[in-house]
Amino acid sequence: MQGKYKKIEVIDSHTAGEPTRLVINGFPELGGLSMASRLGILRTQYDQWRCTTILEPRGNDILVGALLCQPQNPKAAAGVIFFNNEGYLGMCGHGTIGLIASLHFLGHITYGEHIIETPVGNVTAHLHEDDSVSIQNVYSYRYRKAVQVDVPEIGIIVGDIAWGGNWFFLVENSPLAIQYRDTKALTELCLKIKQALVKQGILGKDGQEIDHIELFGSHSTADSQSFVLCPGGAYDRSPCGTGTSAKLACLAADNKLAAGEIWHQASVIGSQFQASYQQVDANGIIPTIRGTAYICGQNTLLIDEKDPFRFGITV
Ligand code: PYC
Repeated sequence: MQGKYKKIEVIDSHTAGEPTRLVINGFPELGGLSMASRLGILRTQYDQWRCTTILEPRGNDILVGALLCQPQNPKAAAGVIFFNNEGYLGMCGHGTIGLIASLHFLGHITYGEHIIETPVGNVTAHLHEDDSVSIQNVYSYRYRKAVQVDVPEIGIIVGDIAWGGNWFFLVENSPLAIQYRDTKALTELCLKIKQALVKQGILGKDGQEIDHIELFGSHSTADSQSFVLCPGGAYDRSPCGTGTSAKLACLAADNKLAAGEIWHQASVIGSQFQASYQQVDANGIIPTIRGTAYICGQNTLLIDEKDPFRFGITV
């Protein structure tokens, strides 16, 4: 009876409240090329596997998926491809912390430093003895400062455009207070900003879409509190690793945070990441983001050929 099902084995974790579903078995073989090339193969030939894993009824729109891959470099601990309900992510900070916690849970790694290959470059992760994880993210930089966008029903919003492994539009003074009870209104505001950026042709470097919006406000026990809208329309429950990296790039560019100084970034639910950076050149930094992930599930997804929603609800 069980033989009639295709199976996908996953480890579920959450990092500061934001879930990661790590696929450890069951996806098609993608070959031995770079993670960027393998992402291309997954996207063009096997996207149904992403949909099956992440969309309802097996998943939901706040889940971030992570496909565990054999790395190209034998010295690396793993390769990974991140995805969500909308498509694929270049890099994911909370997801990398979740990946390291999951690899530790599986007994694949011990405490210490590990190289992880991602589609946008290698990141180094350190699993500490207290089970927190520091990730040294990819080169991050501010692309444009104080960009004005005219948002219908709101007016002019000013923000910076920065790269932290994904593209972000960062609004320093959120027009709405960052509080959990207002996540619906904050989501609507961010969606309006995102649509206005597209309509007004405001893009990242090389014409790339700015697919994450980040609003900031003050917080009683952190240096700042953020609300981050992810590409699929869900908000990040964590402070967002790549978003915090983009924030550090802006702080560094404005001389508001020195290299090595600690920055505490709170999320809209109050969870926190600790962050710092090394200056690389006049334009950019390497951020380090520290947080903790908890394992919350070990599951086998079953796919019945007769199930009309075996590839997720896509209507
Ligand atoms: O932590 O970088 C991150 C992230 C991106 C999207 C959701 N989380």
